[in-house]
Amino acid sequence: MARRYLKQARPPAPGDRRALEDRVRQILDDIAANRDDAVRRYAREFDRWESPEFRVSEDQIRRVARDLPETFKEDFAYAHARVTDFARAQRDSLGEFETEIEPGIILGQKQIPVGKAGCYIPGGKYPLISAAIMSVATAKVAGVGHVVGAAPPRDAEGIYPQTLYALHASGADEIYCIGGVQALASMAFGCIGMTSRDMITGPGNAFVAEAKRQLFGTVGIDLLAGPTEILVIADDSADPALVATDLLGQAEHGPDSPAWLVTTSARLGETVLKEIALQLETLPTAAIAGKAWESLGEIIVVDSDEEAATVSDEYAPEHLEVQTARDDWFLARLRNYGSLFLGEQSTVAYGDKGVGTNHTLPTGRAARYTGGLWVGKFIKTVTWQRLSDDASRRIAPIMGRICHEEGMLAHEKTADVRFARYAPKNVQG
Ligand code: HSO
Ligand code: ZN
Repeated sequence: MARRYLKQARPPAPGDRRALEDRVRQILDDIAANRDDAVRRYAREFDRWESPEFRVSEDQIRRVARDLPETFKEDFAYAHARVTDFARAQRDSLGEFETEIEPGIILGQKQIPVGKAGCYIPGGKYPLISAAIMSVATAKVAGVGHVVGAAPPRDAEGIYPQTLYALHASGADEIYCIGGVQALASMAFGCIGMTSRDMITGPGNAFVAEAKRQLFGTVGIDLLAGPTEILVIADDSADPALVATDLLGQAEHGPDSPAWLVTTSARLGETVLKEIALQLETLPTAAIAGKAWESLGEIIVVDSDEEAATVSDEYAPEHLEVQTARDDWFLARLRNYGSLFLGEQSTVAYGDKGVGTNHTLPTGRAARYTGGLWVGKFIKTVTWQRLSDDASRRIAPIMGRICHEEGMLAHEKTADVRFARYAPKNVQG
């Protein structure tokens, strides 16, 4: 089981988590107590938003839609159709059933959509237009009753026009121009005209992720997204230039975005290393991608496909590309990843922008225990039961004895009274 690093990550010392947690807690407590006044203060302080209005009007939406180029709208419509088609297929795979588990005991499962969702779309370096489709359109397909979309102002005019269009065209029922912790808090507590949400979703920076973590319980969340990651498994058959391009493709997200190559071919590893240096010379976003690669990039040489899969499962990457002569073997073997891209024809950017699979995915090894956002996260799988008189009397003593063992005597009584109530009647005649 040999692993050799052609390049190993040298991550910076972790930041002060406690300071971040405390600051977010202060803001959330302030908003919970002082509501709209506090939200306005933070919107002014963090986003320089001076307007008393946060809700985006129909008029603004119409104006933005009118001014955007047709090609953008067509591209958007394509991505929206793919994501909603796939989400519909996933929704149709969710089961409702009832079964008579023994005579007179009928148990069932139902799928009930969340009532009110809030979908947050971050601003930051890149306006993630596609994030609106991933959250809002998926919630809509799930059957969520009411969806609020929120994004920070780009400038005094409000939300980045393409993001506003995407929120609206994905089906958001109301849209608010508000960012960061104050946006998540408004959705959870019901401030600035929103009614409180049952669930909040969407990516964001460390503050947004921490706000979601602290609000979990008050509301549901999708997942806690950290910096985006890519791992590529490649063998001798892969094209090193393409592998390098794909690694840098995600490193562009930020200097904290890791990109890992796991390969059975030292020769391929060496070539990819050179290719990355070469491509960074001309990549327009090299300042970010180069920094990410420099500190977090890794190339690991292993001596078998099995070992490649083992390493990959340990890393549990958000995005996993497989470019090998045995892609199907890897599909069957791999256990931990957010989304898998098989073969050189597919690439993470397709998933990011709208081939159909969702781009909100587990990071930081969370793929060991969860998949990403999907239509099922907006749907509650719930259960029900119904019993005949006979069945109720039959199981009452069993359930009652377990209650008794636990000392739960009020529970026991609920079984005992049924035992008595459903005693067989004396049949006259
Ligand atoms: N890779 C990001 C999503 C994204 N990237 C959207 C570009 N656009 C997290 O999965
Ligand atoms: Zn991406």
